Amino acid sequence: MQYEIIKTATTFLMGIASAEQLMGWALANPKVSGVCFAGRSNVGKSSLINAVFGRANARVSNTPGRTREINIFSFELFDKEKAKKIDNKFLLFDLPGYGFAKASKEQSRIWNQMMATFFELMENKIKVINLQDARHPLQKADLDFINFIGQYRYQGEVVLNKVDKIKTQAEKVILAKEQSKLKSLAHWDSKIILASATKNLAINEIVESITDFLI
Ligand SMILES: Nc1nc2c(ncn2[C@@H]2O[C@H](COP(=O)(O)OP(=O)(O)OP(=O)(O)O)[C@@H](O)[C@H]2O)c(=O)[nH]1
Ligand SMILES: [Mg+2]
Repeated sequence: MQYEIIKTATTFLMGIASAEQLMGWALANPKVSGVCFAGRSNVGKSSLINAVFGRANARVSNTPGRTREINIFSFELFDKEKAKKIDNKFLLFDLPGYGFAKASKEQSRIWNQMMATFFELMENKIKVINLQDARHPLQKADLDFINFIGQYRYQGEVVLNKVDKIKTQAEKVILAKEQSKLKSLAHWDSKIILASATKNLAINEIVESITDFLI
C-alpha cells in the first residue's frame, strides 16, 4: 500500500441537518474530493469510520438512528514511497442511516430530501462506501438505496460489516449466496469487501479502495 490515512489528522468539521444547510455548505466548498459511508442504521458506519480514519472521530451509538446528521470530517494521506504528506485535504461524510424503521414520517422526509440533495451535489466527486450487514445484506432499505444511487454516477464499493458474527457453516453458505446476488445487483466493482470494525478486519482493503479513487 503506497498511501495511508494519517489517523491523527482526521478532524471533525461540522454536522449538517437539512438540505438547505447542505446547499449553503456546498456553495462555500465547491472543491470536494472524498468518500461517504452510507448504510442502514446500526450497521457500523461510525465504528468502521473510527477503525479506518482514527479513533474518537465518528460518534458510535448503541441506539440505532443516533447519527441523524451528515457529519463532515477532513482527512489527510501519507505517501509512503515519497515519505511525505499529500498536500490536499480530503473529506469524509458519515451519513445518517437509511431505512430506520422507528423514524417518523417527518424524519424520513427530511432524510430523503437531504440525501437527494447530497448525492446530486457530490456526483463524480466522492466515492460511496455502501455498508451492509454481513448477516443480513440486501434488506429492503439496502435495495432501495442501490436503486436510488443508480440514478447518479458514482464509483462505489459494497462492504459487508460485522463478518465476525458469521460463525456457523450454514451462515457462511448464506453469506456466499448473498455475495453473488450483490455482485449482480450493485452498480459498482464486482469486489465485495468482508469487514469487521470491532475485529479490525479488511481495514487495509478499505483504505486502498478509498485511496485508489482519490489519487
Ligand atoms: N460484532 C460487531 N459489532 C459491530 C461492528 N461494527 C459495529 N458494531 C456495533 O454495532 C453498533 C452500531 O454501530 P455504529 O457504528 O454506531 O452504527 P452506525 O451505522 O453508525 O449507526 P447509526 O449512526 O445509527 O446509523 C455498536 O454497538 C457497535 O459496537 C462489527 O464489525 N462487529
Ligand atoms: Mg453512526
